[in-house]
Amino acid sequence: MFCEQCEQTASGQGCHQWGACGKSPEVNAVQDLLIYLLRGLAPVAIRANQLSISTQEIDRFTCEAIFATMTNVNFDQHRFTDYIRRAIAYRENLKNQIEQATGATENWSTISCFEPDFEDSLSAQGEDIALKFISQSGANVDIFSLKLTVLYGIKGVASYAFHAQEMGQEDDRIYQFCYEALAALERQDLTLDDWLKLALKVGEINLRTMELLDAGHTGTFGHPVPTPVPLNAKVGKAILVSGHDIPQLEAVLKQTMNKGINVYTHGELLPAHGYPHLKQNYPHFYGHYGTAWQNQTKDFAKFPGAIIITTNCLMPPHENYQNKLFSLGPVGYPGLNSIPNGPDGMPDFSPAINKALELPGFTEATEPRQVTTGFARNAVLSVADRVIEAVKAGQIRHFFLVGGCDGAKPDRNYYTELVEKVPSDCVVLTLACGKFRFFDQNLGDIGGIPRLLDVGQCNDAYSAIQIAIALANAFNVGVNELPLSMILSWYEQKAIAVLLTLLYLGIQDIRLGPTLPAFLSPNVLKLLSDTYHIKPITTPDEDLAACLAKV
Ligand code: SF4
Ligand code: SF3
Repeated sequence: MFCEQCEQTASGQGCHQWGACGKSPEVNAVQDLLIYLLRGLAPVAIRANQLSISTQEIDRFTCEAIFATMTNVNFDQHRFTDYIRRAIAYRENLKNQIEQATGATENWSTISCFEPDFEDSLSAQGEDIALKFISQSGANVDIFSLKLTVLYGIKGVASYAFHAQEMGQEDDRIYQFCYEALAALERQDLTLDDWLKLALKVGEINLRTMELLDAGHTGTFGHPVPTPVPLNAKVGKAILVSGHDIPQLEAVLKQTMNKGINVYTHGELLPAHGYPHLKQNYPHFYGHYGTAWQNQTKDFAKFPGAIIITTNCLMPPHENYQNKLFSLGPVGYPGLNSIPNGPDGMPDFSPAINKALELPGFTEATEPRQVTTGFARNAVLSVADRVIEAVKAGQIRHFFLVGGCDGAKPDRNYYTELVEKVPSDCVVLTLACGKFRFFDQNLGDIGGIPRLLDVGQCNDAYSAIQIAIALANAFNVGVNELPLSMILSWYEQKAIAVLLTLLYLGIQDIRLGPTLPAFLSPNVLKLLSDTYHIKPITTPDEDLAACLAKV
């Protein structure tokens, strides 16, 4: 096997024997096979769109199937076999429609006609396909590096597009671009410069995708408002909802109404507490439990109720909690309970609800603790005048955006230490699951403006970008001239898409860690550092000093 799509890739170079995430070589190979089939489906979908043949169902399917190949989403080989069969069925059906529309036989390339032998090992065929992709593209390591950047960036875009369409927000331009980028991976004629442009285009399209996602969240649930969230347990039956999907969380809240179950969030669902619609309509939407994804084996084992994981990040579950864990959507693990759809086509959470009612729940309350979330763009910009005054008066010296993914590596303590050491006249904006390293610290406030502002999930990166742009406009400077430093942590492919968006926007001087992506070749890395001054994190002291020297 070969996979280097995430930050925890083995030895910082690539997983060859077994995924550090727990992914087996067989699952990795069927994921590669699925991606190959989606690359073959893409030119057919592009042609269909040229002929105004609807691909709506295929667009959604493609995003979900790509999402399933992201790190820590799906470990179930059977689910990938099913996605592969569906990709072929969609492709062949579209081809028929195209031929009916044109009255002619189209000349499809090999990749668009490929069909694996289902009687034979799909993982062996996936291994062959992956090796061919490497040997075809590997002659030029820099182009290969950018091809992988595009592919992994598209995984992030497709995941965000999947989330956005769950709330009815879609834009054909996004789907079309995903097809174009997938189809481009087959091309041998593109130059390094072409690939660089394509990578930045991924960033541009991701910005649009995140804008839609923001519109979906704020349009459905209202603009987040600063909201205290209990971190302590309340006596009673309990359900924990993890992942990123707020619409699924709402479906759980609806189905648990008046059932005597308190609903807790886990991981990236913490910011859901900031949405007024959820807080006002569901009194049993109680608090937050646990921290970031890599601690779930401990957190889930201790949680005395049912657990529902909506999307990433799922770790291979331990036996001591697998029977109370339920997944849905693109998420999967062999033998894991999955939430079925009800007659209305919507998820029916009854199995998880029944499990929660069977389990003891919390029998004792724990000591009250809380954090505040909900400092998304509307909330922050509603006090923009005070923020600007505080900057002008020298009360706020600098902003640090410390955001991105968490992970298991001990060198991620850098982010905790950095936030602890940020001087008291500076404000820290944060988002995504990396914040769990410092989210419950009391950093106090500056003239009533909290020094630690939780903008939301990684899915809310659009909100953080809008805050930066609005501040830049208010000071009449570019974002790069603001007293703002971005110190980011990455882990999976959503983070790659967000990073490409920041580069597309021309953001300079990003500090990235805990390690740089293994798929960036030395030349590509040099290109990025020459153009965007992107740099690896060093030590909290050194980086803080360098950032503050920018003022
Ligand atoms: Fe390794 Fe990451 Fe790939 Fe998992 S997703 S196999 S940890 S590189
Ligand atoms: Fe975290 Fe998985 Fe990236 Fe959404 S939950 S930020 S890693």
